[in-house]
Amino acid sequence: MSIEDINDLIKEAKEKQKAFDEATVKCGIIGLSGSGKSSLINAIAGERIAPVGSTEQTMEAQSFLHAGIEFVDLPGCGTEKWPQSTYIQDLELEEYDCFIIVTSNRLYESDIYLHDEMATKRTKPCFIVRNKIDIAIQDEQHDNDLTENETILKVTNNIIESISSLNKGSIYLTSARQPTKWDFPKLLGDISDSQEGVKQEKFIAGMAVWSKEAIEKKRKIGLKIVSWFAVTSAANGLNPVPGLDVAVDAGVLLSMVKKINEIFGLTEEQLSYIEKTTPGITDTPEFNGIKQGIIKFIAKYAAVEGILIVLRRMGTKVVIKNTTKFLPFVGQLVSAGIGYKMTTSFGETYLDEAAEKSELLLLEVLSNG
Ligand SMILES: Nc1nc2c(ncn2[C@@H]2O[C@H](COP(=O)(O)OP(=O)(O)OP(=O)(O)O)[C@@H](O)[C@H]2O)c(=O)[nH]1
Ligand SMILES: [Mg+2]
Repeated sequence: MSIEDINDLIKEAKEKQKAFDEATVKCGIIGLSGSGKSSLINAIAGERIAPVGSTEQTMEAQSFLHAGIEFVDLPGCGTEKWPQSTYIQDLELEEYDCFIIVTSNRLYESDIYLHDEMATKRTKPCFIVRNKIDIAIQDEQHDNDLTENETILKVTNNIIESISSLNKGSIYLTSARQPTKWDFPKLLGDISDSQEGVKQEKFIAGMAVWSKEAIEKKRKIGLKIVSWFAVTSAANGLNPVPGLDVAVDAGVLLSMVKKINEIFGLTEEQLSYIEKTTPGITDTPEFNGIKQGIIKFIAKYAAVEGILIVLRRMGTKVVIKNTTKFLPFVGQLVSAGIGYKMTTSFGETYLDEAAEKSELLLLEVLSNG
């Protein structure tokens, strides 16, 4: 490999990282007041970003940003301010990457109109969500002695009837209060599948962890991110680490760690969202143990010192393995090569640990659901 080849690699990794950092997935939310739009936004993000149960009605689109996903709570379609005939142009719906149509009972004429315009005519990803399924199940059991499965069938058929192109698989029955249950995890999986390239990566990275599939998808994005950081680290990492005869940029590792934590929901915001939305979870010693473990884990790697301890521990092995490989190169290149390998080893180890912590937390939420 020549210096030119290496420079090309560095350029490519930097461009990919930049594209990822700058990408936004724009997600429009359509639905009546009280259907649970804000609650769904929060559950997708795993963080309280939209006010819930607010009585204040707005006639404007409201935007909420979370880790590169922009949720836009759209105003009702077919009002005096937003007539149906110009709604799509006025609100620039062509610019959106996907739509979620939310209802807590049936579909309305404007929902059917927008589904037809956006999904059928323009082939935009459009997801129909029948929210508050938990309430429907309770009510149907109380009123008509229906089982959960019977209610699910009834509710699904009710929605399918409104739009001829719909089938069972295109309706998502959810409870924004229990995002590990019913079709909520599938909704997140299908939204990510509907996106392409960097937008797909961004959605997967930004969505909350409500299933094991989500963790697997996140791990793949995590590996890519580690590889970009490894190249960056090789490119600028020529400051020797004290006590180690290799060069690696600890600042790069700190940003990498922060990014991985965010992807796996290992943040105070997400922990507090889980505490607020999973009834009784804070009373269980298991949850508190996991929470403390996560807080310690985050703290340990939040400073250069913590990262250095781990690097020194990994150090010798990595150096020996790589010096031979890079022997034909001198000075900078040897150092860059080792910086690359160090960042990769550290990053992949960190990724495994983060995914494991995230899974422990998920299992705890599932067992309290
Ligand atoms: N049981 C249950 N309650 C829900 C669900 N989704 C939302 N809620 C509750 O329904 C109420 C309204 O939810 P919001 O998320 O504020 O609804 P919204 O569509 O954003 O309403 P506006 O902001 O007024 O348009 C709140 O009390 C939520 O907690 C659900 O799936 N199940
Ligand atoms: Mg709202």
